[in-house]
Amino acid sequence: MKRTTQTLMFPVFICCAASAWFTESHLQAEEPHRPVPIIFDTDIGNDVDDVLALGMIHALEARGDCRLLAVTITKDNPLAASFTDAVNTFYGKGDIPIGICKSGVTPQPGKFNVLAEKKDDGKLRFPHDLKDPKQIPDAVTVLRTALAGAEDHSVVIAQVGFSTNLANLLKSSGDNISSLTGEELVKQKVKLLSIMAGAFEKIPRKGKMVDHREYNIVKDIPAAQQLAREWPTPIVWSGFEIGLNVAYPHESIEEDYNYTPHHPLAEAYILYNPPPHDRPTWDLTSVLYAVFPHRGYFDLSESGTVTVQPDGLTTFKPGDGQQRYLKLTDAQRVRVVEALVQLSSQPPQK
Ligand SMILES: [Ca+2]
Ligand SMILES: [Ca+2]
Repeated sequence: MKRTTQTLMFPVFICCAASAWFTESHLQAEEPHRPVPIIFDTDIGNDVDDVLALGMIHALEARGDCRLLAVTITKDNPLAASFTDAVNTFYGKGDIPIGICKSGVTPQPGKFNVLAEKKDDGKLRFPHDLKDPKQIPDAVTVLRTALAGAEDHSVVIAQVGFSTNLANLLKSSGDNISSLTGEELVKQKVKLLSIMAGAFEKIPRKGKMVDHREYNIVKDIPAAQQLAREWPTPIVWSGFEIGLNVAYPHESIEEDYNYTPHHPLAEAYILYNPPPHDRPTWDLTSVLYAVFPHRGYFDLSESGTVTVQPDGLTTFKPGDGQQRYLKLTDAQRVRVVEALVQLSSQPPQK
């Protein structure tokens, strides 16, 4: 069991309340058994941070830190699945199961998922075989299959889009994949839900600090409400303010991905919002925490419960719940950005 430097430096003469918090944080900071089995649930295509986060997962898998069990998608457009398969194939993992929802939410192709169909001299620029929308399995089926085959209390889910798929998973009944209901499967198989959604600080807008109704919440408020209320394992939320404060340096897009003539991550970034734009790293932060919860990249709030209000605002109440949100110091911000840059730009293994 490893401790973070910060834990070791924490003063011994702490008050009782702080002591309880310290003990819990300390337990949560244990190094996970490696490789961490991870499911990536994403609205890939609505913003480019999902793509960099998926690249990070492949780098972490190549390093033996995680094992990608499946990717499930909450953007209701089949090109999201095709582009995901193209990225997975680029990293030598073209057989990773991919599932999608039929929700009607964000059905547009988006700016960069069209790269899945891009051809040069009649050949796909980014080869993949998940092309026919009828071939793409349902996300809940993919989630249930991945969980049923996993060791108990081992799986970490990084949810970086809407809560549609995980809410539908909770509602699912026993079937020929597993006799357990969705909620029972989650309870038995999942260790942690690391989620990019909500906001736990006010956000600067037009010179004022204002409440922020975060995109991943407002696009499917009933699903987010159900998740916050009923998800039976610990949840760590990366609020809007975390990724906003960790901008991806655009110089990395210009310099670090040139090891191949066409890179799906760099081309997606350029199509979405080209350099010199420094894109916030929202979804990457949830992946980093999911795989390295013990390395002090972030601090955690006290434990409690998150409630999703009918208008999409997220509120946190300290207390008995098993939910926390990420916090970030300036020193951590510098470490996090370097880790995210180096991991997302790491070349595939030959
Ligand atoms: Ca494939
Ligand atoms: Ca996303």
